[in-house]
Amino acid sequence: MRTQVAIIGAGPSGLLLGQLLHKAGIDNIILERQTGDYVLGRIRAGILEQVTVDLLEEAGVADRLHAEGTVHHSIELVFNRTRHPILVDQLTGGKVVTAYGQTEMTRDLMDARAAAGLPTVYEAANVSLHDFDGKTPRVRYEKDGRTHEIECDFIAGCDGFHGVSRQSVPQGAIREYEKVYPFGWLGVLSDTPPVSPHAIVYGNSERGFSLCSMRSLTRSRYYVQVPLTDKVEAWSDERFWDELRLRLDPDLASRIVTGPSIEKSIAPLRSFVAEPMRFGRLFLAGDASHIVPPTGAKGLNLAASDVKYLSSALVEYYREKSEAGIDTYSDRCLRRVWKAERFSWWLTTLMHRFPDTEGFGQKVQDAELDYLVHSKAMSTALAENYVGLPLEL
Ligand code: RFL
Ligand code: PHB
Repeated sequence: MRTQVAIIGAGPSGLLLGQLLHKAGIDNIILERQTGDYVLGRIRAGILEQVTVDLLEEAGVADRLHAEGTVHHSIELVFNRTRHPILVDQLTGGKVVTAYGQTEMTRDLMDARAAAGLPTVYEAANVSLHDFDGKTPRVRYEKDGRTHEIECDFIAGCDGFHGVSRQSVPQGAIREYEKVYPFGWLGVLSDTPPVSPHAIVYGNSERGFSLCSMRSLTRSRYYVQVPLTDKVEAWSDERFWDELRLRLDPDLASRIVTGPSIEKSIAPLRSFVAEPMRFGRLFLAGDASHIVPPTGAKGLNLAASDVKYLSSALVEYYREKSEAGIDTYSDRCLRRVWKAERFSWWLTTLMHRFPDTEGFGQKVQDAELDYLVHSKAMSTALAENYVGLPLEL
């Protein structure tokens, strides 16, 4: 088999890249380890920056997003049992974010790919990457007990944090930076109306962080900070709702509509960057190359901006025979990645309770929150990062 670009992973990065390349007339095959249903069953991101929405439009998959997504003009911070709105649109000259689940975005991309008859191999086992330091890279995989090989011009490693692409790079060629946080997020999805349908609510209380988000006007997503040692089985729905209410202001707490959870899971928080993002004819994109703690809602949006830079670079290569975009891919991505890493780390530090922070550290966090909501300069810095920095900095 031969294709121009072999894409590893059918998460949002791989599917979006496949769609943008197809629009530009570039052949691609996607290899995915799981089934399509498994990929759609992972409940993850919910907030899209305008840059991501624009890209989905460019890919021709934004109709349902516009019909069903909810535009948020503000976010709210809760601390000391009081709510403080941050009017992000006013602070950024009219920029907003859109609540639309990663699951729905992935479904739209899968449907568009199927409608265009583009090849995706699900349940591709033992994917391995070869010869990407030369001009004809190859990808091998097993399916139904047989080994297959794809010859290609380029490989796009869109296979997430635990994928094979980053691990295929010789150790001396890659540098990793990592920060692990001493807590996780317990998330609950429920078919109940969101307590705050017009804004995402981020809470910091002495019991820890909380977040009120949504997937639609009838489906909510909530999170609370938990110790890494907690097991999800120890959290009944009732215990979760009680804990969430204790971390919010009395008004919001009294208005939460509870119901059975339809998904409940604990995710650890991590900051991670692997540099560079290009090795010969292998490119890493999305979670394969960087992870942010979800507090800033940046992970999926960074995956989308990587894909924007990568698809433009590949289009430039095939249309103009220029390697300029390919050569600058890693540097362009990393400039944006590190700014999102900084923002996500900062917001995580500001909004969570750390086991070893008490006394002086807690007083400084209290002062910073107070300063943030009363300073236009600092609220603007939060708002412009939250809606997403421009693609060209
Ligand atoms: P994914 O989604 O992990 O997809 C990678 C795909 O590659 C497949 N794969 C392989 N395929 C073939 N061979 C192999 N050896 C393979 N190994 C892996 C996997 O099965 C998978 O299908 O990475 P991608 O596409 O880069 O997308 C990244 C996003 O999923 C991620 O950044 C976001 O979900 C992060 N995130 C958020 N991002 C936002 O922008 N806004 C948010 O509001 C937001 N909230 C979140 C989040 C992530 C969370 N969790 C659980 C980590 C909330 C949470 C709780
Ligand atoms: C979500 O809706 O899942 C969500 C929203 C905002 C975040 C993280 C996750 O910062």
